[in-house]
Amino acid sequence: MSEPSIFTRILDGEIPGEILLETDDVFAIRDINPQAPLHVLVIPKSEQFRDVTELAAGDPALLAKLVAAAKRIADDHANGEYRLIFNNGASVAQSVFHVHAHVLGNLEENKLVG
Ligand code: DGP
Repeated sequence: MSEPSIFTRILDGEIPGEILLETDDVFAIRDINPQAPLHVLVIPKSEQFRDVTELAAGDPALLAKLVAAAKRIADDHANGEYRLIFNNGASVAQSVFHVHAHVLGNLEENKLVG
């Protein structure tokens, strides 16, 4: 069996991390290296899917739950508006192969940082 992902280890309390939201299926943490005033990762508890392409094909209902959780994060921590980013593949900077959505909010003048 492969090692648990960094995100699973945070969920399990092995690594520190503030969990902002948790449901039966998904959870959310702040990104350790924020690229916007609000930068949260929304992650399925299951490690079954490596990226959003696999998730969409394998469990579209879970993808819908991920998006609903992103909206709740934006409602609670921004103005309800958010940018949703999935990196899909190492060449576009995906570094953790446990599917996760980047939720960015509170952007100033459409800039990603600041
Ligand atoms: P990606 O590049 O799309 O695979 O995004 C992975 C993100 O995970 C990256 O923006 C940084 C974040 N990250 C990596 N390690 C940790 C960690 O230990 N804690 C938290 N909160 N975030 C992490």
